[in-house]
This record gives sequence, structure tokens and C-alpha cells, in this order.
Amino acid sequence: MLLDETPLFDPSLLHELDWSSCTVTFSPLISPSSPGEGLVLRPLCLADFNRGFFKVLSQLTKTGNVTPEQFAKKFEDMKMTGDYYVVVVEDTNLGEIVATATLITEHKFIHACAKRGRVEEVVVTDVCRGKQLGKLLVSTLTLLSKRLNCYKITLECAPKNVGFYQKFGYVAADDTYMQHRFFD
Ligand code: 16G
Repeated sequence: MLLDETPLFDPSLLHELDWSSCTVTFSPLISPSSPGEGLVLRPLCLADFNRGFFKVLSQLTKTGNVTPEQFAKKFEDMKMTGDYYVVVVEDTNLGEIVATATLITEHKFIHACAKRGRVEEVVVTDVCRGKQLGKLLVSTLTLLSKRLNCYKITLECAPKNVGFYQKFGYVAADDTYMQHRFFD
């Protein structure tokens, strides 16, 4: 099956972000347009199935065995809604995905029919830790949610990662996160 390079969303959204309003500091300086030597930050595309996208996700949680057909169907469904911003970092020398994160915009009637942003599946492959890629991805999606007029952006994380997300302005809410799992 043809797994092509069509992006999930308009890549210019990433490059037109006002990076000067980013409150986190990078040393050395990196940005969505220059994520580091040999790296590219861009929207997910179908061809990323063969670039180890699921190998990266499997470092976060169970992914299950997904076929190319299942992946393509989910990708098209997500693309059609216009609310899924899955970004990846590719090591272009290896042709491998090394990091990913997702912004989802959820539509509301409250707050004058506003949108809420959700950050999901933030993963940097173990061999690429220390290159500020997690910081780059979270900064990018946080700025993007603001650009898309979300009234707030939220995420769930392990207690050990609270300090990491605080750097971007996230604060632990009084609300308790609850879940009811139907399967793992
Ligand atoms: C983490 C992720 C969340 C993901 C979940 C998977 C971030 C900020 N949070 O909480 O997006 O869905 O792990 O865990 O990346 P699960 O497989 O137990 O649902």
C-alpha cells in the first residue's frame, strides 16, 4: 500500500509560530525550523509508519500490532477532523523518527464556543534524550494551541514529570484526573 509524504496538517503552521514569545530557554538555541543537526521537525505523514513511528510510541505505552492499513485509516480519519496535530522529529541521516508529540483541539460550547488543547503522547526515543527535543516539542505545541485560539491547554503526566511541564507554564490543577479503563 502507498504510504506517502502527505502531511497530517499544514506544515507552515509550525514554521510561522512566534518563537520569540517562547518562555523556555534553549542552549544551544533550537527551534521548530532548526531542531538540531540532521533533524527535522514536521507533521506526521503516512510514510512515517516505515520510519519507526510506532517504535518511538512503544517507549511510552503499549501500541498493539498496527497494520499499515489500520494506520492509514486512522491517519485519514484524524486528518479529516482537522483537530489532530501529530508532530514528529526525524533523524534525516537514519530516516528514523526519534520523537513525537500530539496536540488535539477539542470543541466546546463553553467559554463562548472555545477550543481546549490537549497535549498527548510526548515521547523522545531513549538514544536521543539530552537534545532538548521534549522541550522543543512541548514548546511548539503549546505555542500552536495559543495560535489556534485554545482557551487552555492541558495534559496528564506521571508525577515525576510535573517539574518538566511546569517550565512551560503548566500548573497542577485542583481537579483530579479520573479514568475508567476498558482494556489495556
Ligand atoms: C501519558 C501521556 C498520555 C498518554 C498516556 C498513555 C503525555 C503528556 N502524557 O500520560 O498522552 O496517552 O501516557 O498511557 O505524553 P496509557 O497507555 O496508560 O493510557
